[in-house]
Amino acid sequence: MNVNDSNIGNAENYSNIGNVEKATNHTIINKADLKYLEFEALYNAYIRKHNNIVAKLLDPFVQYNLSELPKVVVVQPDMKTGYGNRLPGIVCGFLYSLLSDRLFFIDGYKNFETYYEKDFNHDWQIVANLYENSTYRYIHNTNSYNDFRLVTRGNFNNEEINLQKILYIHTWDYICAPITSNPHYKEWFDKIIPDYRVFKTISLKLLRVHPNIRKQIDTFADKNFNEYNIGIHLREIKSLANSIQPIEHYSQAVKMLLLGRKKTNISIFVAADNNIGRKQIVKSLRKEFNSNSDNSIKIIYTKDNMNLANPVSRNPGSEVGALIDMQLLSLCDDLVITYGSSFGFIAAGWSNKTSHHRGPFVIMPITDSRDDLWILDKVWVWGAVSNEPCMYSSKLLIINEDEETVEIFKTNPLWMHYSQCHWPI
Ligand SMILES: Nc1nc2c(ncn2[C@@H]2O[C@H](COP(=O)(O)OP(=O)(O)OP(=O)(O)O)[C@@H](O)[C@H]2O)c(=O)[nH]1
Ligand SMILES: [Mg+2]
Repeated sequence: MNVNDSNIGNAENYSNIGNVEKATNHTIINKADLKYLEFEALYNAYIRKHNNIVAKLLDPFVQYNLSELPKVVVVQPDMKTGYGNRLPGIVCGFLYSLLSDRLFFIDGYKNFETYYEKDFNHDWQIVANLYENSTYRYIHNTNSYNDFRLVTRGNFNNEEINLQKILYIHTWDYICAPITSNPHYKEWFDKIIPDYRVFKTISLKLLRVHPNIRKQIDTFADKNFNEYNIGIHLREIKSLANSIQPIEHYSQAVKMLLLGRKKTNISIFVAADNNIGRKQIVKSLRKEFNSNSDNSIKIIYTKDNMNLANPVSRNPGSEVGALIDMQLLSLCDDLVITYGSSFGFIAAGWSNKTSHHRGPFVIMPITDSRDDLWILDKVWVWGAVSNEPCMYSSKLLIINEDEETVEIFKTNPLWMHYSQCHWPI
């Protein structure tokens, strides 16, 4: 018996979904979301397909030969890293599964359902035993291996890839940007994700935070957010040797954003990877904006204790606290974030804000010396073109891949964005 009985949603037959509203089962259509309806239909169709096939696979009265098992994409997130490094691979893996008509699973995200709503069971462990001895291949394996030639210009349904039952994705990076340049999938993207905001489109479906956590986020936002909100993310603990991000550069960037605005109905939300840094930023903002008892700008932050060590990832703070901070950042209208930290970029990408016409502002590190102030081509702050997460492996792609692959990658209008916002590895 072959369980792979439907191929809804892959790149070849997406056009079969006719009546979008009927397919999505959704009655509320928000104008701003109209362009995502194609994806929504696809996502719902995928859930039905997944549930159907997995139910058959788990039927104790049916035995399957290895050759009959459906092909899969399995993402192996590195739980020792933070959200900025765990979530990109999950989004990319789901994209690959749609494009290649494979089932999607995540291997090893402990207690996923504590943090996110789960629309279908993608825990690899429920079916992993059936796939023992199956053929497999890594498409991405951290920095040691990335099949960028396949992703940028190959076909996931070619003979060689089709021989592999399992495609593994193990990465810290947002590695799927090059597939949006891939000529085989161009038509698919133009129809399904025409603005190429892949991370936003997928994460808002696949990674919706759990209602218990959502409630905490919404309560904080209802109480503290205003008409216009700026989010700051300070990442200090990790930094290039001898470099710092001057605290006042964050408040100066905020000052630029506020030019010409009335000072009322504004909130500045501060998140940082350490308590002292957060305190310093708040102090610097107060000095800049709340002097002379003028409290027209609200400066806000959560109380996540960054002195605690997260037992899951060994990062500062807690799993839930980080999710809350990240989601609050993503609710802001503009962001000022720290170069080289994926936390801020994932917050920017994981956002429903329609007012985000541009990406976050990025504060650059400087060498902690006066000499650095005189470097002519020094960039202190820059505005990213897009909210799509940055991608340090684009730098690797450009350096290491053959000319044709690089040329095709560069047909993506965002290629410069993808290859500048994270420091080289
Ligand atoms: N609550 C909270 N936690 C944070 C904040 N900044 C960093 N963290 C914690 O530290 C982790 C950092 O990992 P990432 O999310 O990958 O961010 P990054 O700066 O790229 O860090 P590395 O990749 O580990 O160098 C986060 O996931 C959080 O767990 C913050 O502003 N608030
Ligand atoms: Mg990171």
